[in-house]
Amino acid sequence: MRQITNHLPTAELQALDAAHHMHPFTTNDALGKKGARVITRADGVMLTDSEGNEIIDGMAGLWCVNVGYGRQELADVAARQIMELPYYNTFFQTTHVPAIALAARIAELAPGDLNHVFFASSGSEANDTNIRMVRHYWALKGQPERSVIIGRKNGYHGSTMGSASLGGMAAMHAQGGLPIPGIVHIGQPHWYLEGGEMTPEEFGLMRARELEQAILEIGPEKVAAFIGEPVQGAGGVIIPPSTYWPEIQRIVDKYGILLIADEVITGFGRTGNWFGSQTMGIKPHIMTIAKGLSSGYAPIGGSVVCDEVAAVIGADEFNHGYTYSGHPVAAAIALENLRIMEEEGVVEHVRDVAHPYLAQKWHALAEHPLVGETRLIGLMGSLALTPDKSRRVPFAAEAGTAGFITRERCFANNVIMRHVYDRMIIAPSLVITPDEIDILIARATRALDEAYVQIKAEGLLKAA
Ligand code: PXG
Repeated sequence: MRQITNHLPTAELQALDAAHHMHPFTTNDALGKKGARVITRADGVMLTDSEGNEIIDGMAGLWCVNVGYGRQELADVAARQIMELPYYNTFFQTTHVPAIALAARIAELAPGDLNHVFFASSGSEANDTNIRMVRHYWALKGQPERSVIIGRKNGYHGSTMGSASLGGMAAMHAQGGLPIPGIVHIGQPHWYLEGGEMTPEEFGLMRARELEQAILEIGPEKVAAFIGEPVQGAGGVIIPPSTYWPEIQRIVDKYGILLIADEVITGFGRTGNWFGSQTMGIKPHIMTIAKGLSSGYAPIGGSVVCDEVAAVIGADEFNHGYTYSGHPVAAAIALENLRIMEEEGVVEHVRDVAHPYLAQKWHALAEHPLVGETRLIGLMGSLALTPDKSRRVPFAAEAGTAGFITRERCFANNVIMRHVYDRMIIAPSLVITPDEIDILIARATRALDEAYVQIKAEGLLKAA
């Protein structure tokens, strides 16, 4: 067998990648011609690529490496668990210690009576579980017609048929026959681009009340649940106005529908509390978790379910589950990750050190000629690129053109920031230090400077 290792020249790795590896959310032909960046190792918040570049990771992988790269404890736990029990299922009246211990620990950390965990291997799978669970819940309560789930435009809940249907990404719905039946989308609380002349508070209320309108149009007796991310992540780190979630909570309470908080990004410290629901002051019946649960060291996710829903579901056989539900190695890694987070005070570090320090630096970027607004909650932030600092307007060029140029300048300056259309976003590891934040901001500033010059030179600095 041919050995493919880090020691092959970059061009050879890229050619093999182009020949055999299909990338997610990518035009593979174009990437194949250009060559993907090959990441070879990582430590703390720094990545190394096959050319020896040291890149500061402003995205914690894909919003997940909360405790940073290179944690020996997580490697040791994985090795131990593999030798003790690498796999066993949790289907046929069996269980194992890693699944028991992790479920119990999550129940301790989760707010209120969210005391029960149904495991999956990803956020997408967990949200598919949620669709079936909430519909089955209402069927068991004698209301099978209560099956509609309301989500939001530009929400992101995953990439499977079910989870992508819950999400409101137009580009995803355009492919593969989505959404599945029985899912309805309301507007998002994106004040900067959609708020017009309203104050953020007025706009937040208006968008939340779209939920009530939708419930009344569909018929309250047909609505099973509402799902939302406490703070939209993939949609561009859209932090809702302060009026939004309290009004959503009032409406779900009034009509007695289930509230699903998708905490895949906001869970496990990202917003400065263990869960984004705590930061937003909401009381979900179900939380979706993944990513930071294991800091990305193993694929694991799940649905954290309140006592009442678990009791109703528990009275019948729920015909649902995954081979890897509660996978012992993934569960052991997640448990150790949660131990590290607690013992090192990672959530407190976000709240008391990293957020206040980053906030100063991040909001100072609002002075930059290319930046229209800066937003930050905990360690998830975004900035709007703008063609005109005096107004909240999009670029005349196709949405995402300026964002793509800026992301390329980030790559060139060895800093990873994502772009979502023309918003730049960051979500660094939660253990990032003030010194590392300085590096992140210095490189981001250089990237913005260079992007500004290029956008101007290409005649793209025009408002729509
Ligand atoms: N819910 C939320 C809120 C997410 O952010 C998922 C569910 C799906 O999780 P899995 O583990 O199935 O991917 C996510 C995932 C991006 C990006 O570009 C974001 C995600 C995934 C891929 C890319 O920001 N979030």
